[in-house]
Amino acid sequence: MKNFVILISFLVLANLSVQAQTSLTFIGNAKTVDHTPGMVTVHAENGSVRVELISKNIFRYRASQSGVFTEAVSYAIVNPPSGKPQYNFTEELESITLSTSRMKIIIAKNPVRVTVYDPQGNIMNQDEPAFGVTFDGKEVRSYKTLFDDESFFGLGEKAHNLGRRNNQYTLWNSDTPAYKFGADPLYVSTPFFIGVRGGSAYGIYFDNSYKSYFNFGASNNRFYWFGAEQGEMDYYYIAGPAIRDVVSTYTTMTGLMELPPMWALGFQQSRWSYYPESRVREIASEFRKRDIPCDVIYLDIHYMDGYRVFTWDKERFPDPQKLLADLKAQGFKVVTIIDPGVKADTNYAVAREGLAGDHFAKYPDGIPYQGEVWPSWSFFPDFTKKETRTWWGGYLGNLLKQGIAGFWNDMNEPAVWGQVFPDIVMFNDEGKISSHKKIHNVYALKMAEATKDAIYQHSNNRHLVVTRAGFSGIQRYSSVWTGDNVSSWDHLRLALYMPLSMGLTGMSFTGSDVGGFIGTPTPDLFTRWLQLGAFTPFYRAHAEINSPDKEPWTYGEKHEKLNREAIKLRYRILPHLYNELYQSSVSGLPVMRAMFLEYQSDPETMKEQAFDQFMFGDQVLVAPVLYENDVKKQVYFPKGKWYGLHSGEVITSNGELITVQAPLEEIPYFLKEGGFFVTREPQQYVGEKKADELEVTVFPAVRSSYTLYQDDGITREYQKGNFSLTRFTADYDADALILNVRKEKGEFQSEVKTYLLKIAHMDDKGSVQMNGKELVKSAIPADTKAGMYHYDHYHRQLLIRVPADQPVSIKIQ
Ligand code: MIG
Repeated sequence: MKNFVILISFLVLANLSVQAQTSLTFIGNAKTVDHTPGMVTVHAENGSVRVELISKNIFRYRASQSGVFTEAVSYAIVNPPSGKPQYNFTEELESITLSTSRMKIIIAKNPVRVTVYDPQGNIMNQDEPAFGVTFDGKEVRSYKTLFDDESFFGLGEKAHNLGRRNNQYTLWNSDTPAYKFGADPLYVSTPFFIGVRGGSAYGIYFDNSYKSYFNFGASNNRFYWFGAEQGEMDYYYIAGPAIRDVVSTYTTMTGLMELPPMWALGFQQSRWSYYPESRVREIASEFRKRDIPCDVIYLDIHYMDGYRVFTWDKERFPDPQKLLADLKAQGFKVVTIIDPGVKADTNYAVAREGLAGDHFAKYPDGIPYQGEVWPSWSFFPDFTKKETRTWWGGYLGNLLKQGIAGFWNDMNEPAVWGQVFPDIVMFNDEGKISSHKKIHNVYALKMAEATKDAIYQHSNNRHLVVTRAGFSGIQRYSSVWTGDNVSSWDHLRLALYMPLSMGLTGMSFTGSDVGGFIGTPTPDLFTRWLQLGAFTPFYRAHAEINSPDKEPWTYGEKHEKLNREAIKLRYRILPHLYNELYQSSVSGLPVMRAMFLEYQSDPETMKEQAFDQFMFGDQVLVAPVLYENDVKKQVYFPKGKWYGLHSGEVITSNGELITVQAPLEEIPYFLKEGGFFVTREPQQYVGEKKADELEVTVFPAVRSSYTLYQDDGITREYQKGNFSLTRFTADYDADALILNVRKEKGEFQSEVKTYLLKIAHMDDKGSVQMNGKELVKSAIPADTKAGMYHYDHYHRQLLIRVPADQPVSIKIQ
């Protein structure tokens, strides 16, 4: 046996040396080691490896074949944690050890390999002993040991369920209409993944914008690897063990989202394209007439004159300003599509000015590149250049002045009719001059930056930017929708999996084309999609050109009623959703959360059975129906009690699959024990009706708490502190339930006058006191004034209406 192993090793080594004669190169053995504060650089036979401690739980790994490390600027990392951590350094003959309170990194010298341990001494991540980092021509790769018990998640927008093991993925932003389940790559590239072993997680963000690959043990059981066609092997390792911390750290490093305006969370209606303006007016009136809430109508490419960006078709839209003002009076916002391609037409001002100002991407000989898209031959603005972003922003500013409320960036992969954008087109790259190979994946990111900056420059309000393509960090500027999906049940499932996965790589404000873009949904499919969409932060129905009508009233009276209810549910839960987005903007955690983000210690949540449902923030479990004709659903309930927010029943789970009823009119959703859920009266559009009252449902545990965020919903004043935080707590013991409501922070004066506290699953104990005074029991809930309570025997609910402008302490016994 021993001889056999030696023989194998000999063969392996012999083989390596043969390969080394080709261009495949391994890093080799260490020659010298430099240790400067927080940083170790090992110069080896075939290149150098650098490990830099960024914080106690993050290190950056770089490998350079030339041995030189330039100060590469990152497109994604905008907030590296500052302040070097405390660490111990030791060097021995064969290895170097760096350790912090959260991780231990051992760099073996011969050959140079990195292994990371958790504080308990378990190996979390390890360079594959034989291969480690490799160079093959310009290609860089990192080979890692693949452990039997390791699961992988991440890479954001992928047309799969959440598990990534046994698959290989490519990151190269691509226009992929009608993508199939499993199709790869798609529109957005986020080179970040999470590995989980024995319940503990780490994350790796590979900071490289070239075309990259991630192989999580597809067709081999020995290693996983990631790498790129060019650029540096440059990654950030984030130690867990909590997936939540890994995700939150990644998102914070790549930039937190800012709060969208509240109206951007309303329902939005789109089609390719609504025109002429009479059709747009008709759609708007139809929503109001039918009492179906809606905040935004989209104008797709037909609003332009011959698809020339920043123009209007004079016949279809003779007076945009008037149209926009009239729609505004009806409570609608209008968002226009913006494609980057600028028609190469010398009679067209944008093209002329772009040429004169040197704003287009060029071939190495200085001739501007032309590619074919909607306007036919077009120039492509170079968004990697500051002057160009500002120039573009000026045109966006004109649209804002006319009354456009937000922008929808499409075809920004950049797409050229499904063809190939030439590699040798050059971009400014903030002065560094780089080719399309490097810029392709960040083109949309820079375009989104230009778009958001333009809105900030021209308005004091918040922005809505929607993008199809993107890169790590896109959440700083834009929401992301999942592109050209199909009206099928498969795609309804993707409309859940994709946002869940995008949430693991920073993107919280996401959604799909409700109903499916291509094809015709059955009435039931459309309804089920609207129900899922009600819990999806970006909520927009859209339809392909030449497809039959796809509005919420298209499918007959019965479904219109169901669709109205689904959209009204969305408007009811807006205060809760808004609060969750606020959480995203401070913690970097998504609104739609894979179950394992909240219940990592329960391994069942990492299995497929738990991917057809999600946590809506940390309080509510949502179980959408995703299969045709289903009127029941098997839901995985983590151990504990769950209160059906629709059904009113309480489910007690031991950590098991439980079947719940899900008739067509219902999307099952549940409040965890100790959870709070905040709703309001629905309205036709955000701002139509003041919320005098918020309903706060609590399903009390021994100790429960929740913080509600409120602000004006539209301006950026909240960034200067004009907001409020209200703290709700409930303490439950055998004798009494004590509920406290108090404003914790902030000067913001909310329109809310009362909270209607709904205490779920509660007996009528006989005595309810508010701030020490016995409350009067009201027979009818509607009569309950601030300072009265009502007991609902049927639902076993206690309702108490309390004033919102003063601290309140309720004692029920
Ligand atoms: O070549 O603008 O994904 O939402 O309706 C298709 C027309 C271009 C693709 C977008 C889709 C949009 C369509 N666009």
